[in-house]
Amino acid sequence: MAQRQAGETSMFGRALFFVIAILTCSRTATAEEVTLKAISAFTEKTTYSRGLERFIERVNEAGKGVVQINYIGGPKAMPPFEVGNALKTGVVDLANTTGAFYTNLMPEADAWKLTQRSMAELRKNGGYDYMARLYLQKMNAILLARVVDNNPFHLYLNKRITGLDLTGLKLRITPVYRDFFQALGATVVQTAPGEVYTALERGVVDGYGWPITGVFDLAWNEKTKYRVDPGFYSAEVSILINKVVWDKLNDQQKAVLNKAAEQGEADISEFAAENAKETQRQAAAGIETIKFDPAVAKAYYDKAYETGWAGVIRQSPEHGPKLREFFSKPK
Ligand code: 173
Repeated sequence: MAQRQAGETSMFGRALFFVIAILTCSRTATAEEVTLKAISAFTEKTTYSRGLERFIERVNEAGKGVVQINYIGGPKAMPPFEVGNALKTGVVDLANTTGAFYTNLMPEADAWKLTQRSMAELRKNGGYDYMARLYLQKMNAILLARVVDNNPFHLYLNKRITGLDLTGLKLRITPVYRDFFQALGATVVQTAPGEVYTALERGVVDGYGWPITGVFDLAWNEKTKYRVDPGFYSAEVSILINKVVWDKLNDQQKAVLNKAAEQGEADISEFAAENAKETQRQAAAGIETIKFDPAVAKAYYDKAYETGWAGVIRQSPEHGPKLREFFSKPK
């Protein structure tokens, strides 16, 4: 009797096991929708968050029932210089930021500004793969898409200059501009973009580094007299994903993200028109251009790259020289 009962229980147990096994299998096969948390180091709905915002629209459209993104927002949610660490440690799953904002974790990331080859080329010539290894090691991350490129930086001023000497000027910087502006004699102070307006208004700085686009986003045009030409480098903003989060996604979820990333990187082609439009808009707003003679302009431009690479190599003697080979234009 006791034996029969035991037998019945074990048959029941086995049946239950199969039911659970089938349910579990079918759950994995259809996989639940995953929601990822995203943050931007730039203010929401401004130039340098647009790449992420488009990415989110694409993923949320194509990824219904598969993968969705919850946009936490910009610097109101988290200080820009902390976004890299939040991504690395998994506080957020996706981040829109620029290399200069997480040089504390990965100094090499600031080298993106020095690329003279397109992302398409870098994905073929090994440059992207080289960086990808560093992103894994130092950031616990994958760079899904560079969404800003072909977008030069400029020096914006409230005092006129006539040559390459910036002695006596105090300039707002990030690591992007530090070595270059200091080499020209400037005193520098690092701030997040959100502090630039007040710094200009109070006369704490005489100018700032920023790309050709986005000056109007936070109303800096109200406090800017001059833009120095030529521009230099190529601004980089990219969408990163935490590696542990990525590894947990299934193929279908990864495919949705990869497709949106590919589209985002292709959108870089829109910057040429954007740059031209913003140059005109600055002129119309009364921002005067300080233009150097061709020889001085060349010296200025060359100095930007020379000091930029020297800075990257100083901070990363191991990887800097290799990145220079991958990133520089063919001689
Ligand atoms: O000036 C900055 O804050 C900066 O480094 C940057 C980088 C990429 C895009 C816009 C700004």
